[in-house]
Amino acid sequence: MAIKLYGTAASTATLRAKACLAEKGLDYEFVNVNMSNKEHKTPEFLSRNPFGQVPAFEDGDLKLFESRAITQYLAHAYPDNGTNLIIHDPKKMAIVGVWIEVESQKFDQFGSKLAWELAYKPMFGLTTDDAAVEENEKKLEQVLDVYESRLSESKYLGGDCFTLADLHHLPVLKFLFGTKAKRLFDARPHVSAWAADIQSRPAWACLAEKEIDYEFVTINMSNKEHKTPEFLSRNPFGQVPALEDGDLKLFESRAITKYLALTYPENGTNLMMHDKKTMAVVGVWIEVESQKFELIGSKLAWELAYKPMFGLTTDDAVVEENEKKLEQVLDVYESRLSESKYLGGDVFTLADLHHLPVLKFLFGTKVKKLFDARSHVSAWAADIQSRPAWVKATTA
Ligand SMILES: N[C@@H](CCC(=O)N[C@@H](CS)C(=O)NCC(=O)O)C(=O)O
Repeated sequence: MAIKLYGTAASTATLRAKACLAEKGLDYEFVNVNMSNKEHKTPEFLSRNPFGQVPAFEDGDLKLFESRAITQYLAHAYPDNGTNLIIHDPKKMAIVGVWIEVESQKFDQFGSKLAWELAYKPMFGLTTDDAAVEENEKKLEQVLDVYESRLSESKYLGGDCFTLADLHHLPVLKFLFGTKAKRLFDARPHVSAWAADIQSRPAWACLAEKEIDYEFVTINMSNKEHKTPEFLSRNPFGQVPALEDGDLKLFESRAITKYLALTYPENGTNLMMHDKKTMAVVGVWIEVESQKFELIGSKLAWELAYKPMFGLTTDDAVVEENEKKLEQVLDVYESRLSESKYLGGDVFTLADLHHLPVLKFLFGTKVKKLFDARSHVSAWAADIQSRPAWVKATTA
């Protein structure tokens, strides 16, 4: 692959380059730089970025560093790919240039310091410096006052359309929005609408939920590759999926999702709850999916979706029996979802995520009517199936 990005998932500067690659819809290889091992200070990495900082970038024989120089290159070099992030009219582009500088010279100065104090330090077990927070919040407020006025005149910072000037803000916004600094944005209606708008762009929302890079290895089940000694050493039951993360080997999909959610808390969407009692409630609905919904839903998916695909005959008696059972489960869901937006509580968690694969198959069959007949279940199913990361995973 010609384009390579070197960095780490938790780095805002790396994320800036990733956001641009996602908007441009460009394929690239992500090379993880292990900063805890000081890999960014090795001679090999210093030859890519003499300041020993991530990200570094390669496109064929071109080597770059500085995230904003990388995004400018991508926007100019790939004008026909994905979103156009620059404006061809020189005067209009000069205005975009002003706001590109404002982000870099003003917003980032204070925003990054606040992200460090309020988001990164707690993650690394370090103590937040309250005086630094207070000082930088005041400075950020002054910047946001200027943004509020600018965004009351034009939808985006650079003008009428989304450009690099907006995109460059995304990584720091992402971290600040998980902290009390979010209130500074919420207090300014135009800034708040703009921040919501740019953070909900599909390319960004999708990137934010699948920030863990991985290699997908296809197992050819029609060749019985899942029953070979090699695969059985990964999963002794001879079933997909199996996961490897360094020297750790796992199987059972729900054990894999729990591991990913716990081990990569700062990547993408938080799929767990930190409070033990709230997480215990999520645990109830994780079990309900596994012990009730999946047992019945999978049988229906097999009879109504998989069997026709393989030219096998659907057993109508099994369908009828399992439809009745599923209705009982969905009645419980209807009541639960009339109290809380998601099964585990107010936010999307693993309890909801685990339903997605079976839902996907059932929604292509007559069983969809059982969901449609229950207003809260139907809204929940539509909501979770429209999450950008899921849409991308199932259409890629
Ligand atoms: N202006 C640079 C900033 C790069 C930067 O600060 N990278 C941080 C991670 S977000 C880093 O590598 N820090 C390690 C260090 O400075 O030793 C850019 O936008 O690329």
